[in-house]
Parts: sequence; structure tokens; C-alpha cells
Amino acid sequence: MSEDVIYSDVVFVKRNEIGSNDPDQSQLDVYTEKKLKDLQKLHSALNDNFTAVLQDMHDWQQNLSKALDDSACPKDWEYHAGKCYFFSTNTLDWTKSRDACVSDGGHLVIIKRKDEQEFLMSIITKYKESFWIGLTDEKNEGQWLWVDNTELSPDERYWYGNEPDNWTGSRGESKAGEDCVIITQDGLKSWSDAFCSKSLRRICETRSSRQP
Ligand SMILES: [Ca+2]
Ligand SMILES: [Ca+2]
Repeated sequence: MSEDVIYSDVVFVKRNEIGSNDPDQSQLDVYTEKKLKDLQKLHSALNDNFTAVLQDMHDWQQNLSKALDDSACPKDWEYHAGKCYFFSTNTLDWTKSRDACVSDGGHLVIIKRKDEQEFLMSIITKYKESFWIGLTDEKNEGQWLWVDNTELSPDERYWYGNEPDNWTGSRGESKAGEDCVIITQDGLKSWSDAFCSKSLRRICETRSSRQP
């Protein structure tokens, strides 16, 4: 049956609303009710299809975004805001960690923005371990320098609790104290100074070909 015929049937029903005892009218009511149910089914099916299309678009967008991030950095490096970050699985002391990052084409991470600190936290929370970052006061006690020799900004520092405390050990056996900085999973303020000789994982950083 064509749509024109359906339309004229519906109009006919409207014009004959008053004559409810008419057998022809009852037949028409049944017919109209059936058509209404068919339309409701069609509407529901269209609704389901629309939801599925929206979901497909969302998945496609996610995949595209992930593909762009993956192509922006070397394998096993994570992309964030124009930079790539490597979270090592092996452990080394701070100096060897610094050198290993250089060998891999980067440097120990230098954290100069809050969103960068937040990004690093979001990753290391998954690992539940501490990592070396590129900050030390090895040359002059209390003068904190990044591995590119820039000074630690008073506005962008994320020390945990009473850190840095230049702890010298439980019996004062390490007179030089703690000179190298770790990032731990303690929330936004998560840096501590630690003994540079400790063997820990590291975070390396390098520029990405993809700019934010
Ligand atoms: Ca120190
Ligand atoms: Ca400390």
C-alpha cells in the first residue's frame, strides 16, 4: 500500500470520529491502531540505528585520536602536549638514568607546567612505583637544577609534605644527604629528594613531531 493511501485513510478516520457505532468505523479503528503500532516499531528501529551510528562515530573518533598519538611518538613512548614520555621498566641510579635517557634520544623529564605534572601522575598511578625525574641539587645543596641547567621555578614545584629534607639516613651515615628527585604516586604534590645511588625507574622526555 502506498503512503498516499495511508494518508487518505487517516484523514477519513478523523472525519468520522463521531460515528463510533458504525461497523466500518470499528474496522477503521483497528486498521489505524495497527498502523500506529507499525509506526512506533519503525520509530524504535530508527532510534536504535541512530544510537548505533553515534556509537560508531564515537569509536571512530577515539581510534583516530589514538592513532594520531601513536604516530606522534616512538614505540612505547606516551604522547602529551607536543612531547613524548618514556616510563622505563628497568631500574638504574640517577646518573645512569640521566645518561640512558640521552642515549634514547631524550633527557630525564623536566616538569615546568601543572598539566605536565598531572599527565605524569595519571600514568605513574597505574604503575604504583617511583621514577627518577631530571632534577638535582648535587652541585650546590638546596639549589635545584633541571638537567638542562635551568633553575627550579618557585611557582612550579610539586614537593610532597616536608620534602625536600636532604635526609642523611637513620644514623646519619650518608652525610651528603639526598640530592636527586623522584616522583611518586602521592597525588599532585609528589616529589621527594632521594639518594642518587638508589636504583629506580625513570621518565625520559623528548619532543614530538606532532605539535599541540
Ligand atoms: Ca640535597
Ligand atoms: Ca627526601
